[in-house]
Amino acid sequence: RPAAPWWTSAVVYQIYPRSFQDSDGDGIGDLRGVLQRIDHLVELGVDVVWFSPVYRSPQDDNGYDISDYQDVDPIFGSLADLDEVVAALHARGMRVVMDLVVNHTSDEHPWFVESRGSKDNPKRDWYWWRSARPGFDGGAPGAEPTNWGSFFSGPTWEYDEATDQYYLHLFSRKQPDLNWENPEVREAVYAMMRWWIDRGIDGFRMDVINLISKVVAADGSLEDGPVADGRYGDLFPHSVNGPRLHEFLQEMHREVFDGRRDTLLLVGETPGATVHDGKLFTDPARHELDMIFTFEHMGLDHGPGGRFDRRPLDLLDLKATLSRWQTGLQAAGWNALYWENHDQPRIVSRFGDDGLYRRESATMLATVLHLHRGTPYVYQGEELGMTNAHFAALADYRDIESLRFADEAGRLGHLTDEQILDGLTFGSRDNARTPVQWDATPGAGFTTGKPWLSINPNHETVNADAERRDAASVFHHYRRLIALRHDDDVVRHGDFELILADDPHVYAFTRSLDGRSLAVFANFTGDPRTVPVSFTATSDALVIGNYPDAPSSDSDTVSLRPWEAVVYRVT
Ligand code: ISL
Repeated sequence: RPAAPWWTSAVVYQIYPRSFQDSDGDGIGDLRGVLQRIDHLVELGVDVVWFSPVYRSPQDDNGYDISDYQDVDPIFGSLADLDEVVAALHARGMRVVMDLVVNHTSDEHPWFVESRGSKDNPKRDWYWWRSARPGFDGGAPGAEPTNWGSFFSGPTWEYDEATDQYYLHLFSRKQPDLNWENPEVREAVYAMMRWWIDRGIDGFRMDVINLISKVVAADGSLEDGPVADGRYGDLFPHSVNGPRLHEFLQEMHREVFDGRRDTLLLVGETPGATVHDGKLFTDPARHELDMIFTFEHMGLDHGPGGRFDRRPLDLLDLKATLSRWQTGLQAAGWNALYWENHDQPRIVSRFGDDGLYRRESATMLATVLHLHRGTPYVYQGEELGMTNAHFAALADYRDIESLRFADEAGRLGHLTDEQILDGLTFGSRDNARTPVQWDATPGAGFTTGKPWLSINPNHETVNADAERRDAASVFHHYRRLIALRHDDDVVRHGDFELILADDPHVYAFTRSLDGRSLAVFANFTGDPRTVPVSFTATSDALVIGNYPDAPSSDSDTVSLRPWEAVVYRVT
């Protein structure tokens, strides 16, 4: 077997700087705050830290709207602070991955300011400017060039009176889409990426990277999408996995990564990607990306209304989906494994039980994820078993996506106020963005000031101090799982096979490499479950479990307590 790339044995930790650690009492996390918490990362044992954006930004979408790619926003510190953080992480043996947001910029980026200046500005074509729909006056109702609905509610087009044209924004109106058809745009992005690599960073997490190529007709026009909700058309058919996507990624590879490939980690965020797309992105022979974040498993508890529309998870769907990705990328390609990030509600509140069985279900979910084949990502606070926010009022929310959803739903009147709040309680991105709970003090050890988003009151019991003191905690379980990956090549490289495929309550699979196997059993319910096995599960064959005392099993069954997960070495 050829030597595997370093990132196949790595575990990545995501920092959302705004909510990680505040060092100056303004209630917003910052880079000097990260310096105070490096020991936490070392203790956890992660290999890579990915930073959500710290670039200069008006913060319309908490930094995913960038106005200067080569500077740090003052709320987070300075470029010198970032250099210090990178050096400190490198000194402790960790690599640093930066978020790369190049599907769009801020509307306050100098490129866009120039572009909107006049129709004949040299940068006009750096963005998607289009005139009103034929027969309509610019700005009139229904005059948008296409019917697409934005990820953040409302239309994807903003009318600019000065030049009587619209610009495209798949996200907020302060996030105009860059026109990747224009080679000058691509060269400017590549130059910026080279600048960061030369500065010493170790890779990129590429935000919505499969949205950069749009379907454009020969005459330059864009087309309407199918209408499902009676109001806006679906942007996916014309904006996701577009015709030139793989060409652009291969060009980026040649222009930016060639020759420095071995030390970098390249992970793409790719909503709507199928397993087939996943192979195209991550087959090393194609020179595109190392791994991608897929969304299929994260949509399984969404109803037709999307992320704010809760539907109970059917475990059979989760098993089928994850195993399809596992086996689909087995021969060539690689999975990024995640339950959480800054866009997803907390997993223990979603697929687990954040009340009575918080510890058990959080550690069960961690065991399942970390025993898959791929590179696991841990989102800040996930390793502490942090839960959803359970905010009481709309006024508690800060996230633009949540606020725009509430606003539009309120205006259309198809949901009651209570339904809107329920939707946010379940699906808001703010669930993952509450400050990290370091200790039981009023500011949770996060800030001495007023936090930008309310701290979860359960920080009095759920916090890093308490987790560290308890050997059976979520934190120590994550630590053990990360160490297991580092120590065990079956965990890293073993082939995945689903077993007990039809069991609706227990997720079970094996991982096998060179005649050695691990068997994983996980109870996704709060009731005891017993499943048949075809091997002898003795206690000395137990590799890891999530209950402090030994699980019970005999020669032909494994019995699982509520939310119990066990991993056996099978001979
Ligand atoms: O679920 C989605 C598509 O099915 C969306 O969540 C979408 O993929 C996601 O919002 C994209 O997220 C990324 O880009 C956004 C930013 O707001 C997110 O924080 C970021 O992770 C725009 O930059």
